[in-house]
Amino acid sequence: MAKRISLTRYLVEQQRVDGLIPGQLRLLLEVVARACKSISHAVNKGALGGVLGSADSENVQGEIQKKLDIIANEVLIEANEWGGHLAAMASEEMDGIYVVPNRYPQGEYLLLFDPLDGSSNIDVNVSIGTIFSVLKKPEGDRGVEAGDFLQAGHQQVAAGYCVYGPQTTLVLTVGDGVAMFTLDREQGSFILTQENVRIPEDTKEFAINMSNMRHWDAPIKRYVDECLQGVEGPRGKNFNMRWVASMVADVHRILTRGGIFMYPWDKREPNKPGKLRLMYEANPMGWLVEQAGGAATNGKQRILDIQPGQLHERVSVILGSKNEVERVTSYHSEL
Ligand code: AHM
Ligand code: MG
Repeated sequence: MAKRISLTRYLVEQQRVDGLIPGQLRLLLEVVARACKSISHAVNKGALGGVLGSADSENVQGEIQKKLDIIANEVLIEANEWGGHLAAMASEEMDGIYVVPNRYPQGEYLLLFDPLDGSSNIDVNVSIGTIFSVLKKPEGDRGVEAGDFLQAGHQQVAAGYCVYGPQTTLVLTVGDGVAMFTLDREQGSFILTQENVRIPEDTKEFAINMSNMRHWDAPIKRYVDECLQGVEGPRGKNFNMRWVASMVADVHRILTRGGIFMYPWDKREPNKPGKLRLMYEANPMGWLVEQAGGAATNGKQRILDIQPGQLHERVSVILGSKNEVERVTSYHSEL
């Protein structure tokens, strides 16, 4: 029988062999995985668990919260606050940071998450997920503060997501490639199902919300228009299009078979750099994609090099197969 490697064993071996995962970080990743398992159960129950529908509240971004957004946020906080591995957490669903209460020991890491990405898909039974990013708390004896989170994406020490789809899959990087773990529901554990994930450099598949076309900037219009022209156009090949409207699911497809994902700045809200959030959506996804040989930019610069100015900062996102991302980025510099 093929050897089954659990997430726990994978992390222990990474810790032992490469020294990439210090003890506290290993605990943190195990706790996040446990929380994802619990969220997965809640998602699976759906209407039977009374978890569908809106919660009659808004988050800091002015978006209506779904019951599951709030449940997932609480699950992640409750799972992570007592273990002694974290100093503080930040979430799409909380205005400010959540400092680990005094009654628990404080650890050296900072955890950021989008507890339930793809909220518009919750009630229609389409894949959704949890995205997370881990940073180190800056050195020093003073207490943790919101400014400590404002680190560029290349300073992440771990990042990943868990997609709740036909299977529940946890995808992880600690800076040594990308590994995927599938939840074995009978055993209750995540089992390694793919290592050294690689994104093909070329692709014939793009993902963008086409209904926003009239609001896009010229470089995005040009790129998509060239794809749509197919074999008769300058690209000389036909393109396929997919848009799940859950970044986790779209990125998971790209990590699995390649493609390019774009959520660019557009004229609907010209003062915002984009829809997606830098620190707990674009940074972790950008790092995963880079670790799998892909690229991630905002059209002008590498996502991971952007210095955040605010916790809930938004960003334009172009990520996936390297040659396509470079093409879109080059169209921006030709302006
Ligand atoms: P959310 O975090 O509130 O769920 O929003 C983020 C989601 C992404 O998962 C997805 O790529 C995008 O919003 C879809 O947006 P749209 O509905 O505009 O196509
Ligand atoms: Mg999201």
